[in-house]
Amino acid sequence: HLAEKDNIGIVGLPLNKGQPREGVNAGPSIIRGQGLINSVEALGYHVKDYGDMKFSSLEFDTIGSGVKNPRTIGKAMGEISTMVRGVVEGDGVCVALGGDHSIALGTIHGHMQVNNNACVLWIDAHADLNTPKTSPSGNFHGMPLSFILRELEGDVKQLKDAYEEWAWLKPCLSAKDIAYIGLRDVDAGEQYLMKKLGIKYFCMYEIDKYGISYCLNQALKAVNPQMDRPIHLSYDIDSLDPVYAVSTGTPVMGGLTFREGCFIAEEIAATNMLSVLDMVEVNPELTDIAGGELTANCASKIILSCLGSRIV
Ligand code: 4U7
Ligand code: MN
Ligand code: MN
Ligand code: MN
Repeated sequence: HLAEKDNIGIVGLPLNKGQPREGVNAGPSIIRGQGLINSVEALGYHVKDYGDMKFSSLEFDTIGSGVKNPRTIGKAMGEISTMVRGVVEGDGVCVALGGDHSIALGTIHGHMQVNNNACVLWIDAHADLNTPKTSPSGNFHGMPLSFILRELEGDVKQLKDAYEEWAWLKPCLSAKDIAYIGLRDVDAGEQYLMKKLGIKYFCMYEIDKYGISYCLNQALKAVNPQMDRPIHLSYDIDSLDPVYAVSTGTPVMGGLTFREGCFIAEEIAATNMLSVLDMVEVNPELTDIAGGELTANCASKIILSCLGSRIV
């Protein structure tokens, strides 16, 4: 894949309906504003920029079955899945710029339609595994994984059956095919589900104890032992400590250093198996201009590292 150094498709997914704050929809433009496209081209790729998708807000869509904006999100996810499927088919590698982390439901679903043996690495302070019933907030960006995991099909059925915008969705990922890195704020219902489903996780505790290199290695070994499966890297910028990712909707102290965040990306690039990258939750409107730029700069550098950018 990446070893071929040819095509990359980049698409902006300025969705903000999975959480309550304005501004995360400006993520794609502020990340692009770091000079991203030129820098990716300078690495030797041919870049196809698909621009930013536009999502419509459906009427009469406040809250239903425990989820805020259920119809708007269901429709957007179907559109994102179709888009990402096309990008992966056409360009081989897709970089998706969020937007809130809801978008990962659509990007993973679209990715799996092309590479049905892909595995997922989820880099995040949060587990994003709530079901509509366990969610303390009703915010969909804390739930995307429950909608694609086969083991949780029954837990999300009520919402899917209630709205025709969700009719397209079939779960496409098994719990054994995902690993978490960076967790430090996991809800009680999520903890229960993680243990019940046996999902592999490396919280900040494990990273402090064993180091990021060992943890990432074990995570990859769990989901991709032969290193022959395409990798879907879903990267929530709030995995980084808030001193770096200051401008994000749900910051949690005690996170990854900037270097640990880059190291994950550098190691993923070295696998040559990266197929889809989500970079999500950059919200430049939550702090001053410098805070937004710092956060977007972290995101941009991590994306470049994922694509093989090296210090020397
Ligand atoms: B993000 C939360 F309750 N778990 O479900 C929830 F703490 O994509 C937060 O990782 C979710 O940023 C954070 O609302 C979603 C909360
Ligand atoms: Mn290839
Ligand atoms: Mn997240
Ligand atoms: Mn998060």
